[in-house]
Amino acid sequence: MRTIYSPDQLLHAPRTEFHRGELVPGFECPQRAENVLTAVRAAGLAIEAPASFDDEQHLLRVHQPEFIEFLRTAHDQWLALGRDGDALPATWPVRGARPDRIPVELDGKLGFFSCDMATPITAGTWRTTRAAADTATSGAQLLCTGVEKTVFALCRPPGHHASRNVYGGYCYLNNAAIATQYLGDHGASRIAILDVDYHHGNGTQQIFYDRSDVLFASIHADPATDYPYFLGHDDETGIGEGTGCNVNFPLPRGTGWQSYSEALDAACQRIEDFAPDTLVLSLGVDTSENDPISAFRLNTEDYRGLGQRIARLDLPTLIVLEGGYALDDIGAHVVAVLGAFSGPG
Ligand code: OKP
Ligand code: ZN
Repeated sequence: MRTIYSPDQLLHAPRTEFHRGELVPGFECPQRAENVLTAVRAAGLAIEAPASFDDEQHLLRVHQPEFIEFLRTAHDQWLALGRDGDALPATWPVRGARPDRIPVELDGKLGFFSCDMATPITAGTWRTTRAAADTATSGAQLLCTGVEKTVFALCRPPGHHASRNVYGGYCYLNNAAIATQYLGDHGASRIAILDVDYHHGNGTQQIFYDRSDVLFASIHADPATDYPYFLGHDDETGIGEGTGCNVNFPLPRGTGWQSYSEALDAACQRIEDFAPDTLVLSLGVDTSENDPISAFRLNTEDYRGLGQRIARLDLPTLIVLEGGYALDDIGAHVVAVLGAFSGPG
């Protein structure tokens, strides 16, 4: 198994995020990627840089052109207004607002394209999120050319909350969705996405909601109590041609391995029934008992079990890093999952 990683992913360094009513140091920090990298290196996995992509076609297959243009230029516009630090939104579209009228002024655009105040746009955000998307896409490339059976895309920031034209939840471009679309455009015909991050992958769900060639399965904290709050319920099953190709397993706060593994078995069964040719694993390790912003109770041994159950699907698999904020544990937890997939390609 190879790991893809770009040091450009360290450039995005939010000063603070808005958390429980105050500005606190960002949980989604560069140290996360460094700690995972250190653990992956210690485990002896090969690490390589992503390929460089000449254009943005792979991004545009998933995201709205105006959204990409906004992400690329927002921080420069923020500075041009004489402001300091990181760009944050303060006003959002009312329910039912027109999706076809993009505000001209920056504060309007920040609200139009975002869903929360925890996701600052910094001087390094564009290069970092672009590097993360390229990292995931490079992993997809290795998979669909048959070079590798399992690839780990060490992505930062995460991506699964980002939809076609909304960023939020620490996510800007949807790395897993971009890689999934790339796989579909290069030979894969049925792709399952399994999202095991603590938070529901609302962006990924929305991007593929009407698609019959992509199954989205997610195990996460009940949105009644946890971010992203407004999607992730068990009656969201897809729409149109995609009806039946979306499955959510919301679980209560405090969930440990016993009930988690039952949901995982059910999700894996759904994936087997779908009969995909390729799997994309959105791997968040913020389900850890030590995670500072989450409330599940998995430990290192449980992550080994999680990896083993998913590896038993025996599919070409792209593993894309999502969340995980317990800095001392994320490396060990990621490696515990990857370990189940190691071995001859
Ligand atoms: C990203 B991923 C706390 C409220 C906002 C955002 C959580 C984003 C999680 N400041 N929380 O799914 O790990
Ligand atoms: Zn998460």
